[in-house]
Amino acid sequence: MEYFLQSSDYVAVSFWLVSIAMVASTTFFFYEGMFVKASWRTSMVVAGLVTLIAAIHYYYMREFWVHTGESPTVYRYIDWLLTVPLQMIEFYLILVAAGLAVSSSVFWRLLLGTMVMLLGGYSGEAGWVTPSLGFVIGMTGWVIIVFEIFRGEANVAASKNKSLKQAFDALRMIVLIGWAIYPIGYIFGFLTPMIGGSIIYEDALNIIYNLADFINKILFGLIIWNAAIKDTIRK
Ligand SMILES: *C/C=C(C)/C=C/C=C(C)/C=C/C1=C(C)CCCC1(C)C
Repeated sequence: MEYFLQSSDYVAVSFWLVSIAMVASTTFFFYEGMFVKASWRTSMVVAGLVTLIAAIHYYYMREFWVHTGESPTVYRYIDWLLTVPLQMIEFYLILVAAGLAVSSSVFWRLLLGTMVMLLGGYSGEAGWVTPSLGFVIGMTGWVIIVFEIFRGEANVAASKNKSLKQAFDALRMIVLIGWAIYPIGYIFGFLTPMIGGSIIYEDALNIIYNLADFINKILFGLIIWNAAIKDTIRK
C-alpha cells in the first residue's frame, strides 16, 4: 500500500491533473459568471458547480486509487449521478436564457435517459448484471438523451434563435462525440478482457474516463461561457 502518489503511477497522475483542472475551471466559471448578462448567470453558476463537484470527487478518487490500486467505481458514479443531471439542466437553462419557452417535460425526459444510462453502467461495473447487459442498458439511456436533443422539443425551440443555436449545436456535439469516450472506456475495461490482465484493464478504464470527464465537463462549461459572452457583448 502506498501513502503517496508514485510518479510511475500514471493513472494516479491523471487523477491529480484532472483534480487541478476542475478547481481552476470552477474559479474561472464563477468569476466570469459575474460579468455576463443576468439571464446567463445561472448557467455559468451551474457550469461551475459541475466542475466543483467533480473536483471534490477527483481528490477523493485519487486517494482511493493511490491506496488501493482499484477503480473508484462508487465515487465515480456518485459524481456522474450529480453532475450529469446538472448538465441536462443546462440544456434547459440556456433555452430559457435566450427567452425561449420549452416545457419542463424536456428536462424530465433528459433525466430519465440519464438514470437509465447510469443505472445500466453501474449495474454492469458492479457485477449486478453481466457487463454486456449493463452496456446495452447504458447505451439505451444515452440514445434517449441524444434523441431528445437532436430530434425532440428542445431542438425545435433552439432552432428559433441563431446565437443560441450555435451554443446548442456545440453542446449536443459534446453529448454525441465527447460522451462516446465513456462507452469506449467501458469496452476497454469490461468487454475486452483479451487485451490484457486485470491491471491493464483497470488502468485503461480510469485513464479513459478521466480524459472523458476533463473534456466533457470543462469544454461543456467553456461553450456556455462563450455563448454568454457573445450574447452579453451584443446586448
Ligand atoms: C461529467 C460526467 C459525464 C458527462 C458522464 C457521462 C457518462 C456517460 C456518457 C456514460 C455512458 C455509458 C454508456 C453510454 C454505456 C456504458 C456505460 C456508461 C455509463 C459508461
